Amino acid sequence: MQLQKLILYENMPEAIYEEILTSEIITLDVGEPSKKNGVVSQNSVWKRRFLAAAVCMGLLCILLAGLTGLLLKQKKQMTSHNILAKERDRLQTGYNNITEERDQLHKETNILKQLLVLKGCLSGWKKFGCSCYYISTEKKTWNESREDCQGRGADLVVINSLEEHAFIKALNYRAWIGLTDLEVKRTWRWVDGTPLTTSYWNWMEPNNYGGNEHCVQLYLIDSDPVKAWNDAPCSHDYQWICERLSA
Ligand SMILES: [Ca+2]
Ligand SMILES: [Ca+2]
Repeated sequence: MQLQKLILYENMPEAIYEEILTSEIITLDVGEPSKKNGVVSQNSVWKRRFLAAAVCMGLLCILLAGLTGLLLKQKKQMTSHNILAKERDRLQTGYNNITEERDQLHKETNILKQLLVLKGCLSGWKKFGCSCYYISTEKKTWNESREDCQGRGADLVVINSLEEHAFIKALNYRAWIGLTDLEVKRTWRWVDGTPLTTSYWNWMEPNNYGGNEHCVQLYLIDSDPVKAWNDAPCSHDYQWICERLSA
């Protein structure tokens, strides 16, 4: 086809050939395919860029939504934490108030007890001289008996005079008194630390029967008006007598 076209062009007059050539050039300029493809390719690039930008925007929106949700969740947790903190503070304040009221009640109770002591002896206690005496209804060992007295603000009775001894003896109980040789064997000592100077042992006492009698009890088996003491095993259970100053 191109060869035939060239032969045809050789036989044409020069003016017609130039016209055809001009026409071919115009045709070539108008229908240039490479330029057309370049426009299509540029459009595709823009489309891809737009698509990428849209995807990025979408991802940013998702990320923003996630961050917003996280912030809302943190805010909710902070709110819950603040509510709990306020409740804790309220409970702490209530506890402090109750503690203050309890301490105040203790003080008032102690004042009332002191007033009772000033007026005499507590209910259930017997008064003699400057002391009040409590006689138990239960039976316990010597050590347990002493602990009970100490819990009552007293101690096992210490007999300081013949008059006090007569008063105790007249109570007519088989009961522990505050005399022992637990610290130094055969050295009798009162619970207030004073040594025994005047004693009121029964006949043949203290005999340390069985080698295990280290605590003293009232034991009214003797017709003697004064004698009334017996050493006995501290682990045995007897009633006991407490003594505390009345005022
Ligand atoms: Ca006494
Ligand atoms: Ca004895």
